[in-house]
Amino acid sequence: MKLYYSPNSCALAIHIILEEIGKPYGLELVNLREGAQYKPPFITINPKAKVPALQRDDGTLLTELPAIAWYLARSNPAAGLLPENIEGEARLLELVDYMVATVHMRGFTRIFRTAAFTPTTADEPAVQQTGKEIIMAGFKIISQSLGAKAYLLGDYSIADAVLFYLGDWAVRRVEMPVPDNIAGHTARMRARPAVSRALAAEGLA
Ligand SMILES: N[C@@H](CCC(=O)N[C@@H](CS)C(=O)NCC(=O)O)C(=O)O
Repeated sequence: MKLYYSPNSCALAIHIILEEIGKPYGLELVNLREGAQYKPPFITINPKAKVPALQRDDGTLLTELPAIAWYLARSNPAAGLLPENIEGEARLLELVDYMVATVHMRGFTRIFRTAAFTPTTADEPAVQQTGKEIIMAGFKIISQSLGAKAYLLGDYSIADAVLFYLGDWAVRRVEMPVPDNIAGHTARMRARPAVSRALAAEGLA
């Protein structure tokens, strides 16, 4: 298996999950800052021009973070990265979809890719402000889900790897405060050896 990733991107969640599973895998850098996602060879490998993308051992490519995370967890049950009952799994997918589709794509993307949301430069501060509001509202909802638990579903799961990159982006890239229990979650995640290894491999330790 090979993960196409870029440092500082949401591919970090998949990188962490691969480290948690502990089986051998390869890493292929797609430098988003240099626009490598829009050029060959990557654009021919993944016409969506996005990371993460996972090339599996049969040569097929799997894209979309929630699908990749679920696939890895489901195909490696010994790693214990999914709840064992249907209700738990449904709640996990509910959270992962909200974190990626709303907080990341509608919130953080307004800040990182502001020009994609308006043709008018003068509107960009307002677009960023809307992004921050979506992020703040999102963290409030996620914080309520987390409550006093160590991890989002109680036991550690793929949802925690997703929350980790959002919390990390908020603090390190956007300099936004996060609720105390999410800051605690980020610290717990950093203490996990798999997370340290993924961060170190991406030069983010
Ligand atoms: N919905 C996609 C989002 C992936 C995504 O937005 N990836 C970003 C990095 S965090 C990316 O590759 N952006 C490249 C670009 O927009 O040019 C998923 O779930 O995988």
